[in-house]
Amino acid sequence: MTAITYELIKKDEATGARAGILHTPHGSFPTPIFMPVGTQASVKGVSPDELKELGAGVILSNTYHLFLRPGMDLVREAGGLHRFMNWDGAILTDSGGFQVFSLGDLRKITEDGVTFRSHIDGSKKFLSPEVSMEVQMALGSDIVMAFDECVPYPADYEYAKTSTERTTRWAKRCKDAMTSESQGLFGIVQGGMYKDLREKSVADLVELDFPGYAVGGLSVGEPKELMYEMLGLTVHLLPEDKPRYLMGVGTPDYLLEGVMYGIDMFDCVFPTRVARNGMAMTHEGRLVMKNAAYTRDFSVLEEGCGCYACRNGYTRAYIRHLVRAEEIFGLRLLTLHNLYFLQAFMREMREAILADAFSDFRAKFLARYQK
Ligand code: PRF
Ligand code: ZN
Repeated sequence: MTAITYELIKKDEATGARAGILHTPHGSFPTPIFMPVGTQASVKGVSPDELKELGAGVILSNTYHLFLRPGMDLVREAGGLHRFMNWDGAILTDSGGFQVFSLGDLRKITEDGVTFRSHIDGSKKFLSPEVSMEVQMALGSDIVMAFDECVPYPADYEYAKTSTERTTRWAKRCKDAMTSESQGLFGIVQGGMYKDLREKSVADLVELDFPGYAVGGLSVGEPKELMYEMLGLTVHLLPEDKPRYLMGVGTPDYLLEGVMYGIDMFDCVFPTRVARNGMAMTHEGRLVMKNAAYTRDFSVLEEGCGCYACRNGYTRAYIRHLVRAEEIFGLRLLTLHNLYFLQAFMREMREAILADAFSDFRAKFLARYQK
């Protein structure tokens, strides 16, 4: 038995969209699912009770950040990440690969791993497949991600090939280093924007047999059409009986397309980040709360929304005032609303899949949604 199993409930034959259930040591969750991001062991501004209440079952946290601060020994001493942050739902931790590679010139890659300077105090640090697994075991996350390099965009063929082959070798090393039976390790597909490299990456990872697979290296600045092309050809090769996770994607239009291609899991800082920039997500698109149009708008953020803010009648006019006055509560209300919105949106998609109405749902959503 592996710690993580996926139950396929229904596949929409017309599109490939799937409804399923993801079983983890910290609960079972309906998929497709969106995971709020709690980079530093906290989803910014939101308590675990509030996360539960708005429907989140699994959250994402980051090896890179927790490794640098407060460090794995402290989290281990606290009894693991669940206890440390008082969250009893599931946790997925990203491996640190993506964050380290975002550091640009501050890092050096070798076959062994990556040497980099901490963004906090400038001290020299080292991450590798083995170190990443050690940290993620100390954290005790339910889903552990393999240590990969996200091929940047654009990248020439030779770079993408060398990097992707190394990521595959690293995946094998992660598998060997992961000795916890209560955690499930996911492989991450790379390959840049090259069809043959993506195909090879999938084939090699599937050979290693992970309990789940992530599609990495997408939504890194490439044109939308190219992303969908790469996503389509990658997902198509992944085993049907394992969960698929599209990393770092979370705007409603991308979630809709990701689900259509057969993705089950997503994460993104988008809903929480735009909330802190004073924006509300709705089925019509984003509302910029500072706009004068909302000065005397005494309606809620979105009619029919069940979030804390809308359910309790907080008005656009009030939230606009809070945002302009830089009151923390305004950003909190927007964060709670946006996270609820995405949980509800995933639920709507799942229900449409179960009712054989996904294509119809998609057409209706796109007709209404303004980017
Ligand atoms: N690899 C890892 N984390 C990620 C990505 C990746 O490729 C992406 C790319 N969109 C987001 N987060 N490990
Ligand atoms: Zn709301």
